[in-house]
Amino acid sequence: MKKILFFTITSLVLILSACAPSTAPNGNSEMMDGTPTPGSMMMDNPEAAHMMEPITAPNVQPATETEGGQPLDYRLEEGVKVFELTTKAVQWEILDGVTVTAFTYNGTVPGPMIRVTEGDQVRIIVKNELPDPTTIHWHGVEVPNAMDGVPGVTQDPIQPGETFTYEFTAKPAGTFMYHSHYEGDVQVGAGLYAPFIIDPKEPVANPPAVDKTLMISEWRMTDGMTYAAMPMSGMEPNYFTINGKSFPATETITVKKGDLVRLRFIAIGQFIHPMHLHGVPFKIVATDGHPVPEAAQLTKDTVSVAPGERYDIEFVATETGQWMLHCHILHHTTNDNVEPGGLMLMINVVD
Ligand SMILES: [Cu+2]
Repeated sequence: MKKILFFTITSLVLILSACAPSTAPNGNSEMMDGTPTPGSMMMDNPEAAHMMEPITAPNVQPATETEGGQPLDYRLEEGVKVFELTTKAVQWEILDGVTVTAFTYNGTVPGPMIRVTEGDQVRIIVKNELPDPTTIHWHGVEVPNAMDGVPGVTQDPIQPGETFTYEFTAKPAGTFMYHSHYEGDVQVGAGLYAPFIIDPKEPVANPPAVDKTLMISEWRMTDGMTYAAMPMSGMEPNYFTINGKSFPATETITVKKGDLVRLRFIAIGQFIHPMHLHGVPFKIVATDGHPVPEAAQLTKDTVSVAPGERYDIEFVATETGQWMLHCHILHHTTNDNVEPGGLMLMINVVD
């Protein structure tokens, strides 16, 4: 009886609090329930308004490269693989005639791929040529705390014009990424992300014939201005990119009939993307970089990739033809509301 009474009172309190207006005595409508909606948060917290500002920088030049996520060269210094990154703003073409203002690593979206072997000692020298501070987080890589890239926690932000050096042992093997951790909601959406692949020390017996990394993100472009897309009213994306390109500018992946194909999905925007493959099912061979034991590998034709997640999928291309790979939130296969576009690419299986 006591229990029932307790639940009844608890439910009553919950119902009453849900119905009551959540305005605090000071007029701050969000203080009481602690779950502010982004729109009202802006009014109460002018600091949050950075989310609404367009991506800009003085003197932004068109990108000199056209492909993002390409392998980055390194130099060996006493056994350490030394990579150099420069953060800078460029005009980046995501589609014929559609150019965004992007914050980039080395002038491309995504930034260059860092690909090393498990156990390698790596040093990454980062020069910040953005108008804003930044840091880099090595997402999923098991780095020492001081290298984790969280501003105000593990390091001071890298100020414009400053250089910071990250150094750690690359581990474990798998599909990872690096991205900004400074005003991440803006800087990551603006293009500060790139793949970080750690190959296993012992090479796999039958490596896939084709191995592609696909980084998925979103943009908002209105009146010629670029905004970091947000899951909030008025900031929704109207362009969607795989490796910095919207269909039909996305890469066509050509494979031979019978080839084993590995695709590494990385979602780095702020939206979930159920990626669907036509033609043949695939196996999920790794999640967030970590291998899935064979007996536990799911066979699927669609996998939802949430922000921050990685899924490595593998399939054998058994049928020739042009097979589509696309996001199954079908609005995400449009360019500014025009179909087809966005998160779509062709896998061309040839004899
Ligand atoms: Cu999607």
